Amino acid sequence: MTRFLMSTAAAAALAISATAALAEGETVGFSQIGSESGWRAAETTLTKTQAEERGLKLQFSDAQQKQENQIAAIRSFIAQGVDAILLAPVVATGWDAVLQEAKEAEIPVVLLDRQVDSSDDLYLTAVGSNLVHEGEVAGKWLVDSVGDKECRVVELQGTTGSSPAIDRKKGFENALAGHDNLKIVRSQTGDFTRAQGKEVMESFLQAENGGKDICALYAHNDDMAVGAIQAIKEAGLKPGTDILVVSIDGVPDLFQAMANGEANATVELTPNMAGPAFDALAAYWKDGTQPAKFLQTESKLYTQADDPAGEYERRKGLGY
Ligand code: GZL
Repeated sequence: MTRFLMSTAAAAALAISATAALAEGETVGFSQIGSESGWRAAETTLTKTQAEERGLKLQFSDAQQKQENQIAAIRSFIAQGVDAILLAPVVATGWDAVLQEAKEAEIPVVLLDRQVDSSDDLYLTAVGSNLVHEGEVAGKWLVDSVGDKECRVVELQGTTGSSPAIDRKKGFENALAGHDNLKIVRSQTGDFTRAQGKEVMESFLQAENGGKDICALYAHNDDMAVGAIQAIKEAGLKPGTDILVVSIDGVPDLFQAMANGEANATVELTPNMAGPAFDALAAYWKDGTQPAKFLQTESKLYTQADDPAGEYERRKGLGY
């Protein structure tokens, strides 16, 4: 799989430059996972805005985090004869048949923000971050922060079977390898939502001496971390000091928590996956250009030292 690393700024610049190249009036079907997190909401907003700016007709479908709804939406897009399909796949498996149907209908599919186990000849390209690397960045921050101190870690996993849950777990474990003073003692899915992040964290706190035996929380996304922060406070502990909090996405509310000293670090994930996707489609529609199979977006670590209040202000209007 060839990779092409694209910074957020470059993606935006490319997006503008390619706008003119896009044939007006193309119709794109977008099978979105749902609205489970602030990051997901921002991705949806940016996709709709970019489609409008480029003169595209967007058929939007919210699957409420159910794969069967996504498969039905894709089949409906094929029946409508759309010119392309965007798919943010809720889980990594079970896509071969419907992607084959899109291929036979000669409708290009672009994956957004998550990966599938299917062969890469079943989609035009995938736009997303290096999910393993995100987990490694989060894990390295924790390793560097605790030094030789014994640290019992609890982990809130993303949606079971999703590529971010699988790969962010893998990356975090890679970073902790060789540092035996850090141990993941509890790990459970919070399904990327605030409510479930809070609920599962409550059970972790209860099981770990009221939270006194927990040194750090690693959450696969900021929304679960924000829910967990609430649970930590309700348990009478200080998130960010009694329990370190590191997560991934870079949503405004996590920067707000960091500014309040209640979270420690986040790894930013750009919600602008549609820009590179529409650019690749523009080139493909124009002359059949085949993009790299993976268009990688940046992953940047932010900590309390990086003006979290300013980062909150810069992001709060971006559709989250
Ligand atoms: C990761 C993306 C994840 C976000 C969550 O690429 O799929 O899905 O990290 C969202 O906020 O639910």
